[in-house]
Amino acid sequence: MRRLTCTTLVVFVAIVVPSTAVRVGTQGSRRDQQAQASWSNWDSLDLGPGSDFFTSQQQILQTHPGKGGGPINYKSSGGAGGHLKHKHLDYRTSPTSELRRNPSLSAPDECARACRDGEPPKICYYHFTLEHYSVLGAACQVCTPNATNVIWSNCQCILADGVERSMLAVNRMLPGPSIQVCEGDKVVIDVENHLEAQEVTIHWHGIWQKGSQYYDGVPFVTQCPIQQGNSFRYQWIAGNAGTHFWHAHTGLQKMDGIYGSIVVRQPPNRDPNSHLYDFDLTTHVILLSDWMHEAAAERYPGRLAVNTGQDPENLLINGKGQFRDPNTGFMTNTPLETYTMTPGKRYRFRMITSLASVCPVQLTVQGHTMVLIATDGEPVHPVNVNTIISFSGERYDFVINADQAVGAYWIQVRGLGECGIRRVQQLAVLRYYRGPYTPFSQAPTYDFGIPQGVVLNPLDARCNETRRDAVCINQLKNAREVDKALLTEQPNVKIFLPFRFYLYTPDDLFNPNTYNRHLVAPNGDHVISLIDEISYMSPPAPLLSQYDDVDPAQFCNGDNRPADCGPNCMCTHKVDIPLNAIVEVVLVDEVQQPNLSHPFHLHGYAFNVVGMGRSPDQNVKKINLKHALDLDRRGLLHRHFDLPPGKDTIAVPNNGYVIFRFRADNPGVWLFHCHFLFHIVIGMNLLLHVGTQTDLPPIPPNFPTCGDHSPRINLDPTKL
Ligand SMILES: [Cu+2]
Repeated sequence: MRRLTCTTLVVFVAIVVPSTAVRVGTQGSRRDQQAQASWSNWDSLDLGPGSDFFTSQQQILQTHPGKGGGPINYKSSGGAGGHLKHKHLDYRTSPTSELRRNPSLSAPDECARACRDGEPPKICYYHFTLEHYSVLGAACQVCTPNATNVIWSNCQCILADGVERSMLAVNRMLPGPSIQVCEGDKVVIDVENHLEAQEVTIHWHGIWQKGSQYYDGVPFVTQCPIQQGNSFRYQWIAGNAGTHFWHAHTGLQKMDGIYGSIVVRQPPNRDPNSHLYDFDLTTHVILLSDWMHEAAAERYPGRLAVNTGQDPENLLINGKGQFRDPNTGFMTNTPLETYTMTPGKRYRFRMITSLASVCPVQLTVQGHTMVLIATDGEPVHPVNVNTIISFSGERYDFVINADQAVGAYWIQVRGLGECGIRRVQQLAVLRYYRGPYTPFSQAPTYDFGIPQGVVLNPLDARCNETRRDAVCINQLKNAREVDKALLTEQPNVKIFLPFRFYLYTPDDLFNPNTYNRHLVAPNGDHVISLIDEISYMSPPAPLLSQYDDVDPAQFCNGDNRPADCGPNCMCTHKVDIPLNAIVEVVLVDEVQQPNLSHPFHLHGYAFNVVGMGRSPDQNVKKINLKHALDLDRRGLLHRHFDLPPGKDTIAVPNNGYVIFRFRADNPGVWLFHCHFLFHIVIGMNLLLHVGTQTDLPPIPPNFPTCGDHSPRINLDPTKL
């Protein structure tokens, strides 16, 4: 019998923080927390060992009424078909009013369930309230957050790593609420923006949005940003299962706390690896994030003297962690994330790299092998590894067998690349029922860590040879069948995309009456990002819903550069792709910075990785577009077509290349970009425009519009 149980973790919190920069919540927890909502009595949630999750359903025939893929029926969606009058939001009731009003909606806890064959889909409702908030605020005198609250929290205290700061929060949680649903469910999220003077959009990273293109959450591409004081209702069908996440796609807000996990489960017989695990718990999400001790905007464009660069001070695991002050050596005593296993059982873990900075991270579990079973929601043939290296935007699912001595073991997450300078790391605990809460062994440090063993995704990019010490992404095997035409036919569209930085001299950049955007890199360089020699500029209105409002002169691509665009060419980089074309993309790293590999994320799709590595030509020290084209002509850009793995985010090895293919069967305007936050804001993006406007579902009723306002000036000075 399989069960989905929710571990009941008891964490005894005593926050003892010696540093003056850190405030201490000493009031202890108060039992009489105010009930936040009549419908959400989360404490009574029956997910304990006796609950009936994941019971035998294999004998029932698989049917998925209403499973994803088709366009959303906008007319039937909660009265949105009529013309709605705007009304101001009511802080006190809005988070719960829709659920109370509409009995067809399911609450988050009802949706976080084991998925069974033939069960009708649910409509899962979430309400996100976004606001400026504080770590270690007075809420921490009222209660202490409980480790099991991943879907919702009754406690508004955010501890993070025990260092007080202002932040941006969704429902006063860090991470924000986890969306956990079954494949085929419809997900409705009301996003209520109370961020003073900030606009926002939320992107559902990994959700393909087939039929719900308008809800992909990319500002000025799929929607207008949500203004402060406004709300926006996202609606999509969870059409593709897997481990995904959501995050703000506007500015730098993601790094200040606007992110959370998405888990789309499926009935066991639809997961080729379901026989490898006994439990898939709501609590066994490992969401990794990087964390500063100030707002990310403090580092943008960047400083020259104090706190230079954009590297984080710390890493968090499910929003938790401890911080050692490098100046005083003092360590905060905030609780670490804890995962509990029953001896002899096998557990699925869902790791999400929700990082914003340029650092890759590596995760290692003491004394346990990880059986990798999926990446970015796409199942792979199981592979045993001991360390997973991952980049911003990637997800890795793995199974851990609780076959060691009952006890507690360290989970270590180390920041690599630039994060090696500050030696940032974070720990969590993997424990067995009835075992201790803290490992007996000394906590691993950055320099004396848990042995690496076999590494998934090695940074050295030696990916075209068999090796015992590492597995590259292109060496994983897809556990599903791959579209044969993708592997046998010549692609209809082949795109080489070199990317690099453009360096300004101060004289150029600070030329009077010019205001070029720029980022001040840790070494003091002033740069913008270029893909195919173009730095992406947002159009002034969203292309999906207001295509005709955008001046075609705004668009450009490698073959159509505006005249006199210059070396810092800025325009809306858009590559047009016919619907259903087979597309091959070759990314070439011309940044040439050792320690820096850029992870590229494609919206709307998963692609198949058919090649990655560095130049096979030993005489070539630095790869560039010309060399990559030359290698390709000579048949030396290695591709392999034996079950190439599916991904939606892939790191291009520095001084190397990545090749992937996909069938452009999802019409829309899809952002394709480096997932480093500070590279997005300086233009490391482009748009893939698949199909035409006529291929799209109708624009949802009352969809907000936006744009410039520049009417002609009346030359009569007495008249407006
Ligand atoms: Cu980048």
